[in-house]
Amino acid sequence: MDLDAITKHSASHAKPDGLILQYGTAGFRTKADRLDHVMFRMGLLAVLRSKQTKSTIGVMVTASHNPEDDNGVKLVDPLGEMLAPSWEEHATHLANAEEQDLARALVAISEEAAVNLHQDAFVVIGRDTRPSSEKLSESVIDGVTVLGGQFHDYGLLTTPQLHYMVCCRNTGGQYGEATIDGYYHKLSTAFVELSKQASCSGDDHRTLKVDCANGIGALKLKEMKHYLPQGLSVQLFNDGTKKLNHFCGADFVKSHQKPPEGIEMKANERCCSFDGDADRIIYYYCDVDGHFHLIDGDKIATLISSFLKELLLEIGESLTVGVVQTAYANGSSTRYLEEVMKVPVYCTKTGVKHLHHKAQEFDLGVYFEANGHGTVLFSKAAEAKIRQLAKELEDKKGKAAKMLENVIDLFNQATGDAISDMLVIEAILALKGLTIQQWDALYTDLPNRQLKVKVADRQVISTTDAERQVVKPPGLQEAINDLVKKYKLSRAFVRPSGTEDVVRVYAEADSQENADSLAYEVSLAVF
Ligand code: NG1
Ligand code: ZN
Repeated sequence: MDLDAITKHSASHAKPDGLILQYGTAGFRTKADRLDHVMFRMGLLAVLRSKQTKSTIGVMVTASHNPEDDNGVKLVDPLGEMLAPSWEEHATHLANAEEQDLARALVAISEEAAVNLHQDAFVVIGRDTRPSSEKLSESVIDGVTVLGGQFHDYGLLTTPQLHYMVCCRNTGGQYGEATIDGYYHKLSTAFVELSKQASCSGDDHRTLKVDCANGIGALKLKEMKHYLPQGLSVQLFNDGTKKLNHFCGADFVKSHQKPPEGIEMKANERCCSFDGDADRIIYYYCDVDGHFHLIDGDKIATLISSFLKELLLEIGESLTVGVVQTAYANGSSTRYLEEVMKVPVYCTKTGVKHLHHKAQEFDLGVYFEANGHGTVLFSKAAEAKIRQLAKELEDKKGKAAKMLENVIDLFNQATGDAISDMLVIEAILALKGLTIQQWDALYTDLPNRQLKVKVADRQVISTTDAERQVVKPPGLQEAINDLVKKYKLSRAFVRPSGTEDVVRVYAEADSQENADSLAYEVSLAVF
């Protein structure tokens, strides 16, 4: 390591004095103008991680659903998964080292993680459409090159596309070709093959309106449209001409429980929203009375897992299907999955890495956060079995096995992916001849409310039991329990956010009014 060169370059990416940032659930996130030093340093860290794992590492510049003036950065590990927890700590140390301590911090990390500095390093970089993203990604590249790393800059990509590229590059092309064309080709081929099995075609429920949050999803979906069959007509709204995530996008729709601005919705039309980096998707429609119906990640998980179970039943294979949720999953969804569908359901802490990890325990692991971030993981053994059955079986069984094989290829198994999930959902609806209203009618969500509470220090709250119970400060859980007892079908919990400086409050109850007032009362107890 040429420590002098690093110190010299770092001076042009100087850290603002006293600024302390944390590598949170989705990497670093804050106002874009405070992030230049973090980008340079994450370029350095990506090189060390690449040397240590002898693999290509990804760096994504995005702040997802957060406002346009924000930005962020996260590292992607070799198989396309989130950065390992011990390296999140290294990231935090490196980002917070004062200028004069930077070289020492780098040496300390390479020693602690036993990095072979003579090993080659390769880093791939992607960025979203924020005005600040291009310059910030150049700072990442500066960090990579000063440590002698090689790189490929993919430029504009959705977050899940970058995860896909990393996975392809580290699996010798087995997962797919590590190009944007390779991504579109893999997904569209699987979608076309799967859709061929649908008996109904050409009717009105093959039109889908997509709110792209004025983000990267618009750009990439426009490119992908050329690869899609004519049977599916995708109409884009909020296509990037207005402000990113402003009154639109999956996060807006889910948290406000109302349609985004900038989309023309007619009664009963099927619509969906992506978030700012296209790793989340939410469906919805308005009925003839003008009532808004939200179909969130929980209902997406239900549709997908019931489809997977039906295929497995048809094939006659007893592979295990598990569903992973967080505490934010609507109580009705958990009940429906467990009691009606008889699928085992597990609850993990918030943050995709926790869900992803748990989902790896099953042959087919379905995971979704209520906010629409999720995918399905197939174990290596299950995948091999399904591919073999698709070759061997005939008639109805063979058809089901082939469909399942296409489903494997259509999911982005590296991470939740709005484009890939959208195609899976569209294929399932067409195959089953389901309207969005019939899908919605699987179960009725319990009315719920989420609130944010600003406190002096959100870390004074600590939780256990997958964030459903407070351990500290003393007395808070008892207070929540007493409030919950006042309402029917009620549940509530609080937890410090991993991405914003707030405490989040969630409540559900038998009516919207009761859910609102329970959430409000719990938020008062937090102060
Ligand atoms: P935090 O801020 O820790 O609640 C939010 C979302 C997560 C996840 C991350 C990363 C909620 C309640 N929380 O985390 O599900 O998506 O952002 O983007 O939606
Ligand atoms: Zn996102």
